[in-house]
This record gives sequence, structure tokens and C-alpha cells, in this order.
Amino acid sequence: MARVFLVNPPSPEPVRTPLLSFCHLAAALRAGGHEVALLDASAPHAPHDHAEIRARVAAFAPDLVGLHLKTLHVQPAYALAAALSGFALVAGGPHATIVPDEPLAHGFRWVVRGEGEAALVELAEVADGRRAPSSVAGLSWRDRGLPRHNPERPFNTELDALAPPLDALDLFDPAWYAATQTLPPAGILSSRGCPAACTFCSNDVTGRRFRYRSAASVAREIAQLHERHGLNAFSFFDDSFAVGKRRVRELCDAMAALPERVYWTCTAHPAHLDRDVLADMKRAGCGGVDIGMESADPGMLVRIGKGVTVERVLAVLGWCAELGIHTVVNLMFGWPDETDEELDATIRFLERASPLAGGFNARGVVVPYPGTQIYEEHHERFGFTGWWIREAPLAYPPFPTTWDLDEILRAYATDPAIDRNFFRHPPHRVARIREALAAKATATLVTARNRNAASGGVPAAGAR
Ligand code: B12
Repeated sequence: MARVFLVNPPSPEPVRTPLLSFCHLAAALRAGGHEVALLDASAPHAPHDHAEIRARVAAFAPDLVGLHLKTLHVQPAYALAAALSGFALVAGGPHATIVPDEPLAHGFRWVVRGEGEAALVELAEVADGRRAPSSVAGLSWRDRGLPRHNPERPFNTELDALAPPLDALDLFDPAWYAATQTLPPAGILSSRGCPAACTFCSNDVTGRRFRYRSAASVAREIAQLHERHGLNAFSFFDDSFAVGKRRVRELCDAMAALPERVYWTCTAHPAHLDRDVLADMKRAGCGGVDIGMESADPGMLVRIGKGVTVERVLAVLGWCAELGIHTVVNLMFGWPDETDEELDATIRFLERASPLAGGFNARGVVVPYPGTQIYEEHHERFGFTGWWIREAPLAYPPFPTTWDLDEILRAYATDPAIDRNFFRHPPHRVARIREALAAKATATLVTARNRNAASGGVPAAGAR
């Protein structure tokens, strides 16, 4: 039996719900017979001070201390790793998966690449002395000072066999989120992976191979959410919820058959949505869909590998409006080599989509995450190699916490990534992107105001 302490490092952009990946990891460790403690230091009211975090970790006397790494917030994570020197540190998460050598050079002894449940349990067995590190697939480690990368671990295809994530929820202190009762995770995963090949997407952990849980297994988790927490509203955190018409229908049937009516949102690719699928989803309690579109210029949609047309998105928005499903359309600006005309096509689309869409995403300037095609193709040309570690972190303002429209406008209408101007757009285009961000935020506010007026002030269930 090993003792494992997991820490989600403090982040300038606080997250107000328990980290779903920690629920999965902690539940797997417990199911494997190990002792787990955790600290979500990214939560707004959790301890953020390094000395206090170190004291908590030390009090648990762990054999392993695991940190979750995302690219955008890796600098505060490495600062925490330095403060935790002396413990056997293991890194995991999207950033650690893409650049495993980097955490190894920042005080970590181990790095788990990819999905972590089975690998972390096996690493706990290494800590126990029951296993050799070379036998853990997907593990990178320092072997006599030198980085060593074990072979890849295949994607987990047995998602129904995962330990139930709700079994680890008691490890999160409600006070970290200013809650009085245990706070449930905001999300459920019905699948992992996304078959699309978008040039900007950083989904290296879950990858392109689509895998899914049985409808019965998902329905069981939803029923538990209600039994244990009285909750009947949640989001699906799947990369791409609507893959596979038969699968979606089975899942929707299972949700519609639950004794309690549920309300949920998801993220879906417009190519997977048609009127029938959306009607199934609505029947099963779908209140909102987050739609990835990114550009409304036909040539740009091809260049970024989106696999969708402007007409298709408008059709999806029309079906959703007809069925009463709230939509959030994701649009981004500042693509590599984006021309004035291509940018204007997206700005003009806001007007076409506004009468149908529930709103648009916050911010929206393209960020080249490591491992993505747009990073690999352009980092040398534009000189942004290793930006996440070489430059000051991008200072995103926290997301609004209230339905205060002015607060929403402040958070949505700006984006620190435009100041960074990764793809060296000329000044007139940077100015145009700033206008586009403001136009997108305004379009969201106008639709929100109209909806609020129509519903007597009740906020609609929005996607993220
Ligand atoms: C839901 C979600 C969110 C939610 C999280 C809510 C919550 N309480 O959990 C919210 C809205 C808060 C969010 C915010 C952001 N997100 Co987000 N999010 C997701 C999404 C859709 C699902 C996350 C999830 O649960 N995945 C499922 C689990 C199984 O995967 P996982 O989280 O990677 O964890 C596994 C492994 O990574 C590993 N692992 C993870 N941590 C650790 C730690 C250790 C020690 C070990 C051993 C292993 C390990 O094991 C886990 C279980 O298998 C992913 C897409 C995706 N496919 O993951 C994006 C994703 C993680 N987000 C991303 C980004 C960019 C962000 C933001 C930075 C966005 C922004 N501000 O611009 C913020 C960061 C906020 C912050 N302060 O951390 C990127 C990260 C890319 C990167 N290279 O870092 C992703 C991958 C989306 C993408 N395709 O680009 N996000």
C-alpha cells in the first residue's frame, strides 16, 4: 500500500469545481488499495501559500506527490514543485503528456503520459517496491539522472471498468469552493477521444481514438449523482459528445428513462448533429450545446481541419433554436496567415448567427499549444518556441461568477493572447481582432439580455 498526495497547483485562473481527473485518479488509487489525499489549490478558497501546501503534504507522509499540469499554468506549477523538493514528485495531465522532459528538468522524478488511472496505480506499486519502473507503460522518469521514456500506454478502451469517480469526492474539502456541503464534480465523461483532426486542438491525453462507456454505466453514475448529492444538472466533459448516432440514441434513451428528469450540456461537432440526434438529446434533458466552429471562412475551415461548413453550422443552430436547445458557438480569431477578408468573414457571421445562437465563447484568440499542428508548423517561423516557459504567463482574467452583464463583458471582450500576437499579425489586423472580440462579447450579451427578458430574468443553462 502506497500513500499518494495529489495537488492541483494554484492557478491565476481559479476553477470552482473539483477537478474531474483527480476524481478518476483518486478513485483508481483507492480501488487499487492505496491511501490518497488531495488538495485542489486551484480552487478559489483553498490554501495557495507554498509553505502551507508543503506542510499539508508533509503531514500526510506521502510516498508520491502528484501534480496536474496544464500548459497555460505550468509556471506556477513548477514553482510549487520547487517548494515541494525532497518529495518523490510525479507529473501528469495535458502538458506533462506533450513535453515529458520538461517536468523531469523541473524537479519531478516521474511523469505519467496520457490517461493516468492505471499508470498511477502501477507507479504506486513501484513506490511500494512491488514493481520495476521500466514495467510501467506511459511512464517517463529519471534513471540515474538521465530522462528515460517507457513505451506508450495504449488508450483505455475499457471505460466501463474505471473506478467510479464519485467514490473519491469526499477527498475534496467543500470550503475550498466556499460550499457548505460536498461539491459534486461539474462533469461526467461518457466517452474519451475525438476523431476530428483540428490543427489547433491539444487533446493528446484522450487522443483521436473514440472510446465510450455503455449507456447503463453512464446512467448509473447520473443516478448516483442524484442519490448522493441531490443533483440532476451536469455537463458532459467529453471531447466530442455526439459521435455515433446509435450510441447517442442509446445514451439518451437511458437518460430519459431515469426516475428523475436530468438537465445537461455538452460539446459537440456540428457534423455529428442533425435534427434527429438533437431531438433525442432534447428529449433526454439536453439544455445546451457548445459548438466548435472556430472560423466562418470556408477556406480557413479547410486549413484548420474543422470538417464542417458554414451552412451546416447555421442549420444546426436553426434546429437547436427550434427545439429549445441553448447554443454557444465557439469562434476564434488570429489564425496563422489569416487575411483581413478571412477575419471579416467570421465577424460578419456573428450577425447571421446571432438571431439563432444562444451566445458565443468568451475571449477567442488562437493560442498555439505545444504538440498541435499549428505549433509545430509555426513556432520557428514566428519565434514562439517554448513560449509557456520562456515568457510571462498569459494573464487570463477569472471567468465571471455572477450573471452581471458588465462583469461578463469585461471578462469576455478582451484576451491577453492578442497582446502576445503569436502569429505576428500587422497592427491594423490586431486592432480589428480587438474589435472582433468586443463584437463577439456584445453579440453574446445582446442574446443573453433578450433571453433574460423573455424568461423573466432566469439565466439559461449555458455551456461553459
Ligand atoms: C472540462 C475541461 C475543463 C474544465 C475543468 C473542470 C473540472 N473541474 O474538472 C474547465 C472549464 C475549468 C477548464 C478550464 C481550462 N481548460 Co480545459 N478542458 C476540459 C476538458 C474538456 C475535459 C477535462 C477532463 O476531465 N478530461 C478527462 C480526463 C480523463 O483527462 P485529463 O483531465 O487529461 O486527466 C487524465 C490525464 O491527463 C492524467 N492526469 C491528469 N492529471 C494528472 C496528475 C497526475 C499526478 C498523474 C499521474 C496523471 C494525471 O490522468 C487523468 C485520468 O486519465 C479537456 C479536454 C480533454 N480531452 O481532456 C480540456 C482541456 C484539459 N482544457 C484545456 C485548456 C487550455 C483549459 C484552459 C487553460 C482554458 C483557458 N483558460 O484558456 C483552462 C484552465 C483552467 C485552470 N485554471 O486550470 C486544454 C489543455 C491543453 C494543455 N496543453 O494544457 C484541454 C486538453 C482542451 C484542448 N483540447 O485543448 N477545462
